[in-house]
Amino acid sequence: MKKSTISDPFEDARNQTGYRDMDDQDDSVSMILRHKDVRKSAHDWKTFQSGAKPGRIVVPSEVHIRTLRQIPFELDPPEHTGFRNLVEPWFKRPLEKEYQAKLKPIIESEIDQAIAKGTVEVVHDFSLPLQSRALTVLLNMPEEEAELWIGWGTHVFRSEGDPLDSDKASGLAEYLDMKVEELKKNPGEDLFSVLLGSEVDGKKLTDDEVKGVLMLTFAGGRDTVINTLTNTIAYLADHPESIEKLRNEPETIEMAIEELVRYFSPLTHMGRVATADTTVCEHAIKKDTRASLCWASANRDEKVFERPNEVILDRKMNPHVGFGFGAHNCLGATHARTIMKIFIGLLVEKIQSMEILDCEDNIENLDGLERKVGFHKIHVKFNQRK
Ligand code: HEM
Ligand code: EMZ
Repeated sequence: MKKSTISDPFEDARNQTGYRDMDDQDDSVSMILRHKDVRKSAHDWKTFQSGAKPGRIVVPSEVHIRTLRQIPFELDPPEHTGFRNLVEPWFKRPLEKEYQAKLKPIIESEIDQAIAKGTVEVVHDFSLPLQSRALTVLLNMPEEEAELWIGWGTHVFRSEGDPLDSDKASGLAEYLDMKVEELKKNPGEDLFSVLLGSEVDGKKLTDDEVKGVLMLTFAGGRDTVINTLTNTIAYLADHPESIEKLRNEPETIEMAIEELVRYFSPLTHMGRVATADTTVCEHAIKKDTRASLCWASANRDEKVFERPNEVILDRKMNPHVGFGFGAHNCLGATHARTIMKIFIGLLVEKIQSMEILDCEDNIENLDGLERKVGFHKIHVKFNQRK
């Protein structure tokens, strides 16, 4: 098996029953596995709510390590709509030429450094710094600020071997407190300052609401982007013919990004809390219990995707749900796609091939099933194009 292969652990359960129960800290989760049911349930926010106790819709649940509500992620309509409308234009800025002109040198410098070094541990010495420096563009903060964020590692709530790290969570909370105080006194043009001066439905945002939006940008857009970058490098190292294809047919890069996100499904699933007794696939889900929308399983559903376990870079019909579906679809997707487009375009121009020297998989444990999401470490040799 190639190092970049990501298998689908849900196939049997998806075909046989369409769901799978798992325990998470004594608060069980019914995972919804079929593409049709995932989309239907994501759409039905009245029955499958996001605005439960902060942290409860995440699997593993974060109720014991944070109390701050992430916004707009942990709100339902109609509250969700006001906040979403407020922040959406900010998150669409990656479509602007000016934004891309700021992002490109950041990405180019990471690639050039990797080529100059020759061999690089991609997770910590390439993808993490790239993700953090790119985030300064999204948040419109000075690039130096990223040095601190890089120090937080690949996840703000998890560390290697510890799926819930409360010390890290309090560190992030303290950072957000500090930044809000600092930028209230001395506002700039960054997302903190803009939100501190904004209103939703005629009311000024509270400090907690501002922190809730920012926490989500540090948490949600972190390991997802890091794994997407790292897994793409591993995939291209394993498939040198793809490097050539993307170089010779740059018009396929956008399709390739969608296909890689489908195949990697960087966010395995996201929970909801049932507001009433309901059924999915003849499976009873009781009021106030958790269900999850399993994007990773839906993205391998053979009823929707031909040859679902293959990466087909120019796959034409690709209704993947890697960025979610419905009201909460990923706000960071424009930023993530823009990073990937610049990254792939530059990489295939600058390198001839890459070789994986050694690696350690990052495997998510789902109470009896295991799913690879990326790598803890991967040493890659970058061979420059002459
Ligand atoms: C929501 C995946 C990058 C911010 C989501 C959802 C998914 C997802 C599946 C839906 C969650 C749900 O329905 O409960 C991804 C993937 C990414 C990525 C695969 C990278 C490849 C980012 C980035 C940011 C971000 C870079 C921002 C820095 C958000 C926000 C939401 C969200 C704010 C919530 C939107 C709402 O509730 O209205 N993401 N994400 N994401 N993501 Fe991402
Ligand atoms: C939450 C989540 C957001 C959560 C859209 O997903 O990402 C997870 O990695 C975080 O742990 O707190 O931000």
